[in-house]
Amino acid sequence: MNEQKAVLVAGMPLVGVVMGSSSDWDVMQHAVAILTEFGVPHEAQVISAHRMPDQMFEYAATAKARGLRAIIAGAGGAAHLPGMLAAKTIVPVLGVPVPSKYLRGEDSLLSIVQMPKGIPVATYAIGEAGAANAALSAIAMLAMTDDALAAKLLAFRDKQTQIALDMKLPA
Ligand code: RP5
Repeated sequence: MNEQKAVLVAGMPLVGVVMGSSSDWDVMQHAVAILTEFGVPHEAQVISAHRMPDQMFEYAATAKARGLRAIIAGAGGAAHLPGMLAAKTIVPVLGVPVPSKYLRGEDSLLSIVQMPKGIPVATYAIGEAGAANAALSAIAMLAMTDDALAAKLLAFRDKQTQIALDMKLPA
């Protein structure tokens, strides 16, 4: 617990956000925005499974030792990035299907969600909602051992409840 707090104070990344291309940023920025809002130390970068496989392996192989507690990985099309990262680390991988040009992200979704038994990738909704929710899941995981973060997450939920309670339909 003390060690974890020291890491938080030091600002070393607890969550890694990676994506297959800078073109995924429009979607993946929503994960980064949530992590920033909650004050969770994180890092974000492009790691392409098929264009930079050596760097991808290195990222996954060193993730745990670097202190990462979750990796949010977004990719589009034949979206093998989350699965390949998961193959090389036991740090939980949260996969975000990025909308693709021709199949609107259904290809990305199926590529990420249909992991063979034994190597899990937690898979989220296609696009912005998936990116934001992956970040919220990472925060929920960290909040299990961080009371201050848990309080922030509960306040975030309360705010959404209030917004729904305040909703009015047209007369
Ligand atoms: C995937 O190919 C990326 O995740 C991206 O969604 C898709 C297209 O990449 P770019 O051609 O835009 O670089 O690797």
